[in-house]
Amino acid sequence: MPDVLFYADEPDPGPWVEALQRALPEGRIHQWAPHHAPLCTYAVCWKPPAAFFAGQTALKAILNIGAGADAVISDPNLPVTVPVVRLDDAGMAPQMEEYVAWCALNYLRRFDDYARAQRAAHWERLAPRSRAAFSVGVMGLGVLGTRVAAFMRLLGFPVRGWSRSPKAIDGVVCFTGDDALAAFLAGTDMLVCLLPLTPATRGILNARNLASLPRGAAVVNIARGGHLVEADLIALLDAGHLCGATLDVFAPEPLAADSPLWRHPKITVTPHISAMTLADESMQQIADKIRRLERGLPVAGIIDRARGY
Ligand code: NDP
Ligand code: OXD
Repeated sequence: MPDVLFYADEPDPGPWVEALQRALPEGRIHQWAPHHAPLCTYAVCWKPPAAFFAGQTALKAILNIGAGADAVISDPNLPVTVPVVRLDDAGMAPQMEEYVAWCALNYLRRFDDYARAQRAAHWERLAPRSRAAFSVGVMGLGVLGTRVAAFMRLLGFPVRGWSRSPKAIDGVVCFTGDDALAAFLAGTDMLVCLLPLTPATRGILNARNLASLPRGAAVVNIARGGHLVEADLIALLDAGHLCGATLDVFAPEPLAADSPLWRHPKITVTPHISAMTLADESMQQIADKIRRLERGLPVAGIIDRARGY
């Protein structure tokens, strides 16, 4: 019977524990507390506190309650040899499709400009943009990026994508590696960041790369706050090079009340909701992975610690 140590950085982790217990009735779930950390064979966690892994010498795997494992793999107390497993989609991809579709329609139809005009009681009809000429560029063609790229194609946008290794996605122009980044950016009217946060991608939304986008482009960051150099984005928005940005992720979170991002007229802020982790779906996937691991079977989503995702 697997003993599972559980911690989720959530206001009320109770429903998550109950969902995991329902999905893994044969397991014993131990909700971590400073003085309650029995020796366990699996850890299921999201942003655990520093002491979470202390004394856990029997772990067979660490299951991250999220697609991005950057927080757990940068934990200095993470056991060195225990595999870390991420969530694969688990209900997040459809949410990402919706969020990016909302952004694309917003910038294509200039609803952002009209919202600003309304605040100024200003009546002006702006020149329309053509969907066929509004190219969506997705950085990161993994579990979520591939789904977003395909969905944007379905909506009739020209779509391009950029990843580390070569990809072939129906109807999507794919670019590979650092050498192709400038060419990818040069033809992107709305840039969507769906990269993992690694040493290679930290700060990738910087002045040089954002300035490589065509004049009037928009930026959507739904990956991690650490990808964005905020001052560079603001400078390019203020200079008129970029038309707008929609930001869902920040470093740190929650976004500080005095951050200029909240009040910038060309920035839309959402509180890390582009894809919310769903308790039932994610705990079911984690339970299935634990069962496979118990039977010595391979599982999807093991993090390669050397490359950082
Ligand atoms: P995956 O690991 O499945 O995909 C990552 C993609 O990024 C892959 O295509 C990978 O390339 C590419 N990539 C990684 N490093 C580089 C690099 N240096 N240069 C070019 N491409 C690179 O991740 P997911 O799609 O599941 O998730 C992506 C991120 O989205 C997560 O890491 C997380 O940070 C964020 N996220 C945000 C949420 C939110 O609510 N805001 C919710 C869920 C996730 P290759 O295919 O060649 O390996
Ligand atoms: C995730 C997230 O990585 O919620 O799953 O950000």
